[in-house]
Amino acid sequence: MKTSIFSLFFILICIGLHAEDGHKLWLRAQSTSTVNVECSKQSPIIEIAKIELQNMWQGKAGHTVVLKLAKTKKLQGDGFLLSENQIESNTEAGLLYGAFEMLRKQQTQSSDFNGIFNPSYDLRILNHWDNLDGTIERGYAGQSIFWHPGSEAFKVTQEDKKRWTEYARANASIGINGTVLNNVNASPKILTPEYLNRVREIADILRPYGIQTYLAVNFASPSVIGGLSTSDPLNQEVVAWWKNKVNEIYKLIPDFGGFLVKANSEGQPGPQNFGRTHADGANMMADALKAQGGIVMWRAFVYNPSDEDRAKQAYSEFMPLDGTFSDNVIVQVKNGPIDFQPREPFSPLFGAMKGTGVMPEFQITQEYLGHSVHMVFLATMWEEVLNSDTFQEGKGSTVARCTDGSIFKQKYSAIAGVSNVGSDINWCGHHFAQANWYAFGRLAWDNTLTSEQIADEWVKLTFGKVSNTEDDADFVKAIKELMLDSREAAVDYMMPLGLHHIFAAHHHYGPGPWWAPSGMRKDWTPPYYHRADSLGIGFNRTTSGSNAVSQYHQPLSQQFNDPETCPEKYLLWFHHLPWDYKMKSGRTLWDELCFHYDSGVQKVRGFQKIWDKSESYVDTERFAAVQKKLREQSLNAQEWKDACLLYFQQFNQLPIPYDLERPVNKLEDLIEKDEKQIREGRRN
Ligand code: GCW
Repeated sequence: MKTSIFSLFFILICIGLHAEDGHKLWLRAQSTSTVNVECSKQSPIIEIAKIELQNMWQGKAGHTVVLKLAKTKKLQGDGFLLSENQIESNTEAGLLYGAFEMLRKQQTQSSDFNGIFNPSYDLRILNHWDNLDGTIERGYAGQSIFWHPGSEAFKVTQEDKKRWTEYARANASIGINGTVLNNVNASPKILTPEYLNRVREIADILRPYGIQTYLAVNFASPSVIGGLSTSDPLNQEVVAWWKNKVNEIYKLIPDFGGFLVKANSEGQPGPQNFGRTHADGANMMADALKAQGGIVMWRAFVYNPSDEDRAKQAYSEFMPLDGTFSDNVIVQVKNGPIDFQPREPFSPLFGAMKGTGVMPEFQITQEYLGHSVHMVFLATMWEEVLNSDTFQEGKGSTVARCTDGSIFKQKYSAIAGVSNVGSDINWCGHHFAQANWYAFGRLAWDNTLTSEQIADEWVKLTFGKVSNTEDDADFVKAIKELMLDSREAAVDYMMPLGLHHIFAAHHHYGPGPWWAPSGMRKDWTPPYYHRADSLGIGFNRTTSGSNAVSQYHQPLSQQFNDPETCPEKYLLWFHHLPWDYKMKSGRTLWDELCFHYDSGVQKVRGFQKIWDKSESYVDTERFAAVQKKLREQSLNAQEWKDACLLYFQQFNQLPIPYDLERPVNKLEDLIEKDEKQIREGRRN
C-alpha cells in the first residue's frame, strides 16, 4: 500500500515537472546530437549563438558550424548568409539570428537551407504599454514583466532577471532588436534616476541578445520632473534639459535606442500646448539624441473632438509637416486611419509622406480582437496591410515597400508592434496569442513572408509536430487552416463589411452599437461610426460626405468613392448605403450583413470541432486551456451577432433571412449585461 502511494506521488511529481504550461513558447526543441561551433571572435552575443546551436541542435552528430563575421555588401544590416556549415554576417547579432534560423529549419524540416536572409526593416521593435505601477494598458496576460508596484519597484530579483533573459531570447529567436519598456501614455517618472537605474539593469540583460532599449517619454517632463516653468521645445532651458537627460541616459546605457513619443493625443502633452508643431517637438528631441545615434519615434495617432472625420485627422495634421522632420525622426503610423480595428483600410499616410521616415505600428495585443480570449491569428491582417498598394509611386507601391526602404531612401527603416506579453506563465494569456508575437517578429524580419508560412512554422515549433507521418501532417494542416481563417471569422462576427468601432464602453471587448452615454465625446461612441438609421447604415466618407477618400492616391480615391467599385470589405467604412442596396452576391445589404454575422459564428463553431478532433495530438494542459477559450469565444461570437443584428433591425424592421440561425439572446438582456459590467467596473 505504502509503495503504491509512493509511486503515485512520484508519478504526480513527474507529471508536474512535465506539465505543459506554454512557457517555452516556440523554443522547445532539445538537441538530439552534438555539434561543434567555431568562431574566431568571442563576445557575449556569439557565446549565446553557440550555446543555442548546441542546446537545440537536431542536425548531423559531430557536425561543425563556423560563425563568420564578414564585410559582405550583399548582406544588409543584420542579414546573414546560411549554408550547412557556416553562418556569415556583418554583425554579431546577425550570427545569432542565423543560428536561430538554422535551428528553425532543422526543427521544421525545411529543405531550403542555403541562402541570404536580409531583414526588411533595420529596427524591429516591440512597444510595451506597461505602466510603472506594473499594470499594462490593453494588456491581457497579467502584470508587467518590467515594472512592479510599491516597495518592489526598484528591487531586481533573480526571478526578474530570469524572465528578462527568457524574453530577450524569445525576441532574438524571431529577429526583434528593440523594445520600448513603458507605456506611450508615459509617466514622467521614467526619466528619474531610480527608474533609469532599473532601465540600465534591464538593458544589460537585453544587450547580449542584440536588443536595444528605448523609452516612451512624456513631453512635459522638463516641467514635471525637471522643475522648469515650461516644456516649450523652443525654450533654451528646455533644450538643455533634454540634452542633459540624454547624456545621463547614455552614461548608463551606451547603446540606448531613443525615445517614443505620444504627443497631443488623448490628453497627453505635446508641442502644441506651446503653440509649436509636432516637427518642432520631435526635432528638438532628435537633436538631443543625434550625437549618440539615438532616434525619435513620433506617433501620428492624433485626433480631436472636432467636426472633422476622425479618420482624416492624422493625415490632415501630419501631411503639411512632410519634409520638415530631422532624419533621426521616424513618424510612427498605426496600420489604419482610426485605431487597430478588426479591419481598416491602410492609413493614407503610408507612401504619402515622401520626405519623412515613416514606420508602421501594428497591435499585437488584441485590444479590439477579443483580448486574450479569442483565437485570432493576426498575421493575415498584417499581410493584408503590408501588401496594400498605395499607388503613391505607381503600381506596386505597397505599404511594405513604402516603409522598408525599397521606395523611399529614409535613413532608418523600422516597424513596431504593441506587445501582448505579460507575467502570465504562458506569456500572452492565450496559447495561440503567442503566434501573434511570433508572427510580428517574422514579418518585421521579412515582410514578404506569407501568413501561411508563418503559421506552418509556428504550429510545428509550438506543438512539435514535425515528423512526416500523415497524421501529424493532417494536424498541422487543420490547425493552420483554423488560424488562417480566424481573423476573417472575428471580422464577420464583430464588424463585417467595413463596420468599425462598435464596441461597448471603453473595454473594447463586447458589442455595444447602442452605446452613447449623454455627454460622451461623439467620436468615442459607436453611433458616430455606424450611422445606422431607418434609411441605411455606414459612414459616408465619399466626396459627398467627409471626403476621406481624397486622402488616397488615384486610382484608390476614385475606387473607394464609388460603392460599385469599393471593395465590399470596406463598403460601410466609406459609404452610407440603403438597407436594400444590392451586393455582388445578389443579396441586399441587410441580408448580406446577417449572412456575415452568422458565418462568423459558424466559423468559430467549426474551430471548436477542429480543436476537439486534435485532442490526441496536443498535451492535455494546452488542449484543455484552448478548448475552454474557444467555448467562450463561441458564446461571445453569438452575442456579437445577436447584439448587432437585433440592434440594427430596430432601424430597418427587416427580418433576419429565414435560412439563418435565429438569435438566442434578447437585445435588452445583452444591453443590461453590458451595463451591469460597467457598473461593477469589470469591463471599463
Ligand atoms: O487604441 C487606443 C487605446 C489606448 C491607447 C491609444 C494609443 C496607449 O484604446 O489605450 O493608449 O490607442 O495608441 O495611444
